[in-house]
Amino acid sequence: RSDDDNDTSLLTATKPKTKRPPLYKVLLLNDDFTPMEFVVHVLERFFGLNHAQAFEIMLTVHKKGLAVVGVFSHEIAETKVAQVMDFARRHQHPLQCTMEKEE
Ligand code: NFA
Repeated sequence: RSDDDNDTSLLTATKPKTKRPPLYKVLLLNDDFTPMEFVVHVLERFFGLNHAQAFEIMLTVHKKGLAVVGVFSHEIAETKVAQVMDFARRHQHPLQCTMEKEE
């Protein structure tokens, strides 16, 4: 019968699932060599932060070892990480940027 799907003990009801795509935190990591002004510039340029916000996050990374600089879709997060890593490499700074799935 076509209406058997949900009316016997053999099959269980399914919860209607509206699933959102996962979000990803983009993290900036501290190091001993990258100049503070370079990090501030990166945060302004690639994350659209104003100077005060960029300076604050840079100091958090410097003091705590890392900080979340933004939360994005997988594709946008990958692009941000690639942009930061490429820019740092081109300027010969060891600055590291990574992403991790948000819980
Ligand atoms: N720790 C670096 C310094 O003292 C500054 C820095 C901040 C580097 C944030 C990387 C990330 N020059």
